[in-house]
Amino acid sequence: MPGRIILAAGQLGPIARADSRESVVARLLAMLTEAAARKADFIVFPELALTTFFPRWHFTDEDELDSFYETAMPNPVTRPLFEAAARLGIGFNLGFAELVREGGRKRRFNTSVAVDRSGRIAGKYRKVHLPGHRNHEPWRPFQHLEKRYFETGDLGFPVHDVDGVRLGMFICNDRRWPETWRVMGLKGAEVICGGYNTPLHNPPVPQHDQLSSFHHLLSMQAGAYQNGAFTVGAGKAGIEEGCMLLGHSCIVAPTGELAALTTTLEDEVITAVADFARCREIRENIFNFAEHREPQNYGLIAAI
Ligand code: CDT
Repeated sequence: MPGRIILAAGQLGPIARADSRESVVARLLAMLTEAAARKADFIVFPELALTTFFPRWHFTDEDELDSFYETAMPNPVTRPLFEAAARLGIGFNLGFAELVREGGRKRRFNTSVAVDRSGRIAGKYRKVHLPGHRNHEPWRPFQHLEKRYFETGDLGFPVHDVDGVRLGMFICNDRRWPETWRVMGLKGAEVICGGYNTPLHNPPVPQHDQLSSFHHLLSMQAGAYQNGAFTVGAGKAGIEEGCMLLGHSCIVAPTGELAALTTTLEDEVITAVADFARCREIRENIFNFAEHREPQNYGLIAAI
């Protein structure tokens, strides 16, 4: 187990609906290469990183909807990323829309994989907390149809060994829920990471728009501190198809302190050292689960 590694976040600027996956993979490759040049060991990419954030539209044509999903990972378009990871010795987290055929039906998930420095998939996660709505709501300036286009993830919140690091993943809305972090914290995660697409405008509660960055950083910093883990969030940022998306991709230390923050709304790489002694510092002294948790009082949290 390494004592310290260098973590990176690779924020993406907007992806237009007409952009090809090949062009997006070229941008991801450029960031992976830059992170490796900065001696990073692992880079986190955004949620649904290969296409525009398609749940903002209501599709009636199933073939058109299907065109946003991957049926294999890696596949011919994404394989260069996996090969570059192996060549440069850097792992990555990649979010994508996953379509699987099971029992004669299509199943759709909002998925991410953790790839190790040999280019092998070491872990997979399917988004649990799906925000938005199920049916077309024409009053909105743009849709948020994740509940229509994805099933609730069926893998729980796994924590994987990725090159000797205990690593768990969240996807976007998951980061707002303390349960997400705590389950992975209880499994001993040292790094909890994921991507997001967060519109600055939330039509049902526009009074929260000005709080978008605050709520994001509050969640990322609380998740880190309360579980003694490094957290990394990588966003898709800037004006994408007329919709402004939050930047502020970040790396947070287990003390809750911001270790790195993007300052643009474009493709941008940030890095920070992750010294795992800082995880132990919190877990042995403040959130010592074995010593101080009182789960007999927490039953309601997991009750249905
Ligand atoms: N992609 C994603 O999960 N976005 C949500 C938007 C919430 S408003 C419907 C988020 O939590 O950032």
